[in-house]
Order: sequence, then structure tokens, then C-alpha cells
Amino acid sequence: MIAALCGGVGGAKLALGLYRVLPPDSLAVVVNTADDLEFCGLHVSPDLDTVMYTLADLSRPDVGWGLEGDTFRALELLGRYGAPTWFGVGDADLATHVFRTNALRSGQTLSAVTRCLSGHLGVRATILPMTDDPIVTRLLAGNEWLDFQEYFVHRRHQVAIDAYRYEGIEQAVATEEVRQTLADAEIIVIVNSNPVLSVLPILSVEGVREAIERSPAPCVAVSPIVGTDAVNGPAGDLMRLVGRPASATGVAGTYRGLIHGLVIDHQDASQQEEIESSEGIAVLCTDTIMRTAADKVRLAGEVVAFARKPHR
Ligand code: FO1
Repeated sequence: MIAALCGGVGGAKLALGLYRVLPPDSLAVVVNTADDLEFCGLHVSPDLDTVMYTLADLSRPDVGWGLEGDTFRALELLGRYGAPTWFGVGDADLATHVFRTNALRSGQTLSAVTRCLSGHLGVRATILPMTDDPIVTRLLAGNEWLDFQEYFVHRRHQVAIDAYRYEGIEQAVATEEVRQTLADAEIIVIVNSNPVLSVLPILSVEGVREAIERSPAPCVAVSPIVGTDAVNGPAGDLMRLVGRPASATGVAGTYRGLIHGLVIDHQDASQQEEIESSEGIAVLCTDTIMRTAADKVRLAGEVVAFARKPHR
């Protein structure tokens, strides 16, 4: 079993690559849930759904979230009723949120309903929410604390952020499935998701970091930062919140003590020596930008082969 820690759109691309190169039952994806939100009374888990739709081959190819071919008539009507429409939930996508919300209200856990949804969509990888407890990433813009989706979607991550917190993190614990998966994994991959918004929330849940540290498995990360910025989204800018430069070297420092190897882009080859010597980890330098399906499969194959090399 290979375990991957993953956020939304960017990370789901590599998760799909891993799903394609591995036997289908041997991938478990531990997914960030700190960007979950309530939309018109419904529980939406954007990263879980993005990973699930991507692995089920159902996701919108243009943006990477939502369902291909979905329409937005319900959202239009909600707008006529005066409801906010900035979060673009599609008509078919609504079914997932209705089903999930009902199941949660009837007492099921998020893990159980995720297993049910992904099973019905034919996904053979195991998709695991990082916790069944509620956590919300909040970001400080000026003197206002914004919920994650307010910052990311409504404000299009265009406002300056001075601080962040994962609300609920003190009470949250990793599920038994997450702990067991990390303990049993042959390889642990931290995919190229945003370190501050997607990966650190997972690592901050009680039980996750400890399980990785205790695991005898090699742990490798893929840098989402190429040059001085993220391939997509605000990851580069947010690195200053954890006191790290927006660079592959900054990513290596962020995951210090956890990873044995880091995959960086060719464009950052000049940082390889510094990362290897100062962080004491192995570096694989390759093309990390995934534009096509073939790119995802190639990178995933390289990541797995790199992780299997002895690093300690
Ligand atoms: N991202 C957007 O940029 N705009 C949207 O309107 C939007 C709607 C949406 C609906 C359902 C869903 O599962 C995801 C959605 N996303 C949207 C993506 C998403 O919120 C972010 O990409 C992630 O939360 C960041 O990981």
C-alpha cells in the first residue's frame, strides 16, 4: 500500500498518476478537510470531492474541481432567491453534498460516507479524510479572519494574508484508518499540494505526524513550488507565513524531519546540492509540471521509483 497526503486540484493530478501506475487497490489518499464548508445547509468537502471525481475520471478538465459537463441551474435559482452564488456548486455535484449531509446527519462519519461515495463511483483507491472532526482553515486579511473558501474562491486569493490558523485542530484526532494506513504504508508521498493550506493541516492533526515519524517507510515529497512561485494558486506567497522562502529549498525546510527525499523541478536544479547537504535528504530533479495525462503517469512512476531507493 502506498499512502499519499493530498489537497485539492494540484495534488489530485499526482494522485491520479499514482492511481494509474499502481495496482488500483494499493493506493490510499489521506485528504485535507480543512477547506470544508457549509453551502446552503449542505456539507461540502471540496478536496475530498476533487480527489474522488479525479480518480473516478469525472472531474472538469478545465478547472480540476466539480463534475465534467455539470450545469448550474440550481445555483442560478438560488441566486434569484438572494442566496450567495460565489461558490460554484453544480447541479450534479449537489447530489454528492445532499447525500453526504444526510449521511452525516444520520450519524455516519465523514470517513464512512466518503467510502460509500467513492465506492459507488467505482474508485478502487481508498480515500480517507484526515479526520472525522471539524477543522476550518482561517486566514487573517487586515483585521478580518476569513474562512478558507471566502479567501480562496470569493476573494480569489488576491488579498494579503498576515496569519493563519486551523480552527478545531486542538480537538481533532486522526482516524484509526489514517493511523493504520500510515503505519502499514510501504511508501508515503506528500504530493505537490499547497504546504500551508493543504499539507500542514493534515500534518497538524494529532496522530498524523507521529505516525509518519514512527513509520519505517520512506517518505518523499514533491515540491509544488517551481522557481519562486507555485505552479498554481497562492502556495508561494503563503510560505512566508511559515517563515520559509518560496522555493524548493523552503519546501524542504517545511517538511524537515519528516521526508527522506524531495522531488524538485529541473528549473530548480541549482538548489539540489544545497537541499541535499543542508537538509540531509535525497533530491530527484525532474519535470514536475503536469499538463497531460502522460505527465501525471510519468511523474508518479518517477516518484515511486525514487522513494523505493534506499534513502537512510
Ligand atoms: N473553486 C473555485 O475557484 N471556484 C468555485 O466556484 C469553486 C466551486 C467548487 C464547488 C465544489 C467543489 O468541490 C470545489 C469547488 N471549487 C471552486 C474548488 C475549491 O474550493 C478549491 O480548489 C479548493 O478548496 C482548494 O483546495
